[in-house]
Amino acid sequence: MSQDVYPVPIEWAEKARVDKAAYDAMVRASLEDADAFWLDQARRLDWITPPTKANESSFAEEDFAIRWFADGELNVSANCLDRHLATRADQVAIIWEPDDPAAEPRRITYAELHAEVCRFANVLTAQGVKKGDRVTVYLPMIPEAAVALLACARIGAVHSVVFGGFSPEALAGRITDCDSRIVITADEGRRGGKTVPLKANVDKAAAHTPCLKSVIVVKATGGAVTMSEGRDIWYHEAAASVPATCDPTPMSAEDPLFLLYTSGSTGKPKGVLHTSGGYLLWAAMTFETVFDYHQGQVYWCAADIGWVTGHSYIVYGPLANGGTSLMYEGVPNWPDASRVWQVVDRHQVEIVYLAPTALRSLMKEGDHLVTATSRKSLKLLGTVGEPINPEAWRWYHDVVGEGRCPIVDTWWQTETGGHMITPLPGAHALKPGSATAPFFGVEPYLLDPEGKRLEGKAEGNLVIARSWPGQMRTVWGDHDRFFQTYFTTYPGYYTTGDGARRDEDGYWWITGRVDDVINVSGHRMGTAEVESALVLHEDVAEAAVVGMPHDVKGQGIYAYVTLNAGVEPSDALRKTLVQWVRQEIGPIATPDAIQFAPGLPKTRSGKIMRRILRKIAEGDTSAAALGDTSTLAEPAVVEDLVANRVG
Ligand code: 6R9
Repeated sequence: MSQDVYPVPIEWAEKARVDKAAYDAMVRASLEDADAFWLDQARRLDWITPPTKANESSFAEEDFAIRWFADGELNVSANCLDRHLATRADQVAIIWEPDDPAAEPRRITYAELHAEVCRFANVLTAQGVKKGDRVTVYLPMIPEAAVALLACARIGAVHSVVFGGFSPEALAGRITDCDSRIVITADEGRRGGKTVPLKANVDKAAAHTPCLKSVIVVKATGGAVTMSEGRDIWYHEAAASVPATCDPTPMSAEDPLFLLYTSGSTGKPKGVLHTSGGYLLWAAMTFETVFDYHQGQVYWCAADIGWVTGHSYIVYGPLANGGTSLMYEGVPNWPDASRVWQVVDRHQVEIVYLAPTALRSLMKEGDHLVTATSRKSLKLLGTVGEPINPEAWRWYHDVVGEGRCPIVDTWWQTETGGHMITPLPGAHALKPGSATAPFFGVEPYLLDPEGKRLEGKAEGNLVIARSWPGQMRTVWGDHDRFFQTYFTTYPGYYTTGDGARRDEDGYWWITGRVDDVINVSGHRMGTAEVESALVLHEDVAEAAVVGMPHDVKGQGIYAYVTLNAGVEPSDALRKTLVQWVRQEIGPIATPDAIQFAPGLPKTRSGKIMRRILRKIAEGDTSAAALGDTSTLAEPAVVEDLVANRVG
């Protein structure tokens, strides 16, 4: 374990919103007098009817429910826009940095954003969208993406953003699952100098989505698209004839705000549902506290809006605080690996929030690309999405931040709505690679496989013992799956699916997933999802997918494939299968290695022994690593797998 400790810089201890004493006091209050603490915190939001109750949740089967602030009423878009108009109408809400460094950035003030959101909301209403309807959003990283989300929130529609890198097949599955009648898309997206045919993808998806009735198309690149009469409309045309005002719809705190599909251990991605009051409070509070955000600071989260990080920390958290959120259309290493730092200089970014995979890919291109830029504006650095290796952490700290910026390594999940375990920059000395300490109201434990709580220095399964306002409320259309997935492994706890350890100083270290989810470039991928895609191919009899270590991506995808009788393995078939998976799910699911296997190691009861497959993919093929193979139905299978390992 790394023993480096980076103390809280003096100016941070003195000036930050939360110092160590305040952190300790607030943690205590949040756990010992939780309802009073949360009703007090709820005053961060503008309520139409302030809540009188805080937590009414239970993780127990007999009265299972996640409920917060249930008698409160508010509108999320009004909290992100209207309430700022009196004091900061002309302040920039969104800075948009286009993919092409030569193109002009856009600066959108709160007044302008408010007007645009109202227009978009009116267009949605004109299309027949009503409170509670699901609206699928399949957009590139353009300001209209934030506008579309807030427009849904304004009229009480439930947005379901699908990452622009997902294939038409994946998009169709998500449209159908939530019975979405409308999709918001763009002609094309732009990323790293390439175009993404979003509208064409929607057209392909539409062939499998009878529920889909209308498509709103934002003109982003001006590329040619086919418009289908009676189904497709241009946003700019529809927006020209609607007013720039729209009253926000009053919503119960527990009315749904959005759905976001995420991967789990089973083949089918699940629609994680978040509601209005608790989610917004969690996003707003963690944003302000963890990033120590102060008015006027330019903040940049480089995630895509297609992931939860983009929801909570590009749109809802920053805007609920009246902040200035930079939105970047492109990728970190285009045109070259200094782009991120050039953008920092160009817009005088003070807080930057990146994924470790991006840092590793920039780090390997050399320090000169960083040191050629100023970065004097930077004050705080953040990471999210996967464990950060201490080497990348130190590079971020020493080279990017020149040793003067604390790093907040924020552990959380789509399901948690916002940060759960993270340092606070004014309160915690930092250890490279440690997510550090629970946020207010978060009560984590480490459990052994039998469910016994581990005390002190220990490693085990990370669970949370009580609800917090940002917790997901259900899996869309399958409340039982929600309960089964998260609350039955260890009854009485929310099971995160991650492993963690606590060191002798009480610091938390996330060790990675303990289920069949792998983390590729900070993106969650269910191994079962990739397996389902592979077995759809006519030549594939069976497939087993595991993670393998990858220098830049963190984890890569390693697939063992058994072919149908009579089909010969070949490099051409390997390429075909890689292409096949990209087409079924999207480029983020591209297998890094495919090993043709005459058989897979199975127990006599037919269960695939993934532990062995993981070890082989990791290249650890010693007898000690593979363990006892005598219980296998056909022990010889393992020898063949070891001999023909790819990579
Ligand atoms: C926000 C987000 C969640 C999974 C989570 C864990 C991993 C996220 C991390 C981290 C170590 C961190 N993860 N942040 N692991 N340190 N700071 O990424 O949500 O896409 O749902 O992924 O990502 O394994 O369980 P999501």
